[in-house]
Amino acid sequence: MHSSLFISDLHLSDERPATVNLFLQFLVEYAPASDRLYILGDLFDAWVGDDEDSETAARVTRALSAASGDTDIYIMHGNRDFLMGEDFSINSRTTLLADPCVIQIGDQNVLLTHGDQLCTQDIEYQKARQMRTQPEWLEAFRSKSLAERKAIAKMYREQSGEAKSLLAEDIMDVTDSAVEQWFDYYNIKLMIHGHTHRPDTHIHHVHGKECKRIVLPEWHEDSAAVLAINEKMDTLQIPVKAV
Ligand SMILES: [Mn+2]
Repeated sequence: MHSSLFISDLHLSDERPATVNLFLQFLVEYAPASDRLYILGDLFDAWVGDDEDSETAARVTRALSAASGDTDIYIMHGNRDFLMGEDFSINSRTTLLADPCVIQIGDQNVLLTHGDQLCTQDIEYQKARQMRTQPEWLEAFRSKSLAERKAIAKMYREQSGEAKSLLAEDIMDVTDSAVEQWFDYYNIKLMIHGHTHRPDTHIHHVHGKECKRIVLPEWHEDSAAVLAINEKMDTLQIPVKAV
């Protein structure tokens, strides 16, 4: 049995009902066999506040809450759904994680991150990210109506070109030096992230230490994959197929 599951970049929305259904199927069929499920960002394609009124928001929140009876579910913000807050966390019976955060599996520390902070060559994006983490910006944004917030989010995505498409070539990759800095600073040998839609396993050599970076795949309407890790640190990619 695998004790921890990791997924990211589902980009769930009313426009992708098949992917939403695949996730709900995953929560029923795959998640209960594991102790912990980690969702490392961009669960939703957009989330402008906990008053989100989409059908997808309601269905997914309910399904998470139901699944959390069997599995502890941890959710990290992505660059699309960074406004998930305490109400969402309570309603979905999930725990929000800071980005980055270090967890322990067996006797090893593992760093989890969405991954966008490591794309340091995307200067414009990092500036925008910096802005939206300021309390003043958040307060001003939250004070707007739901319709206004949705319109601003849509406009921002169109203007910035930020993940206009979900294709890897339209998303900047991480910078190796930033990755290596984090391996060093957090003193870890395993890092798991998503965001770039470039699923792979990379080996980095940091001051003579061999470090592994696992990049999670994005979800599609008929297929996805979940990374499973047990207490012995065996890793396994399990395909998730639509029935
Ligand atoms: Mn992302």
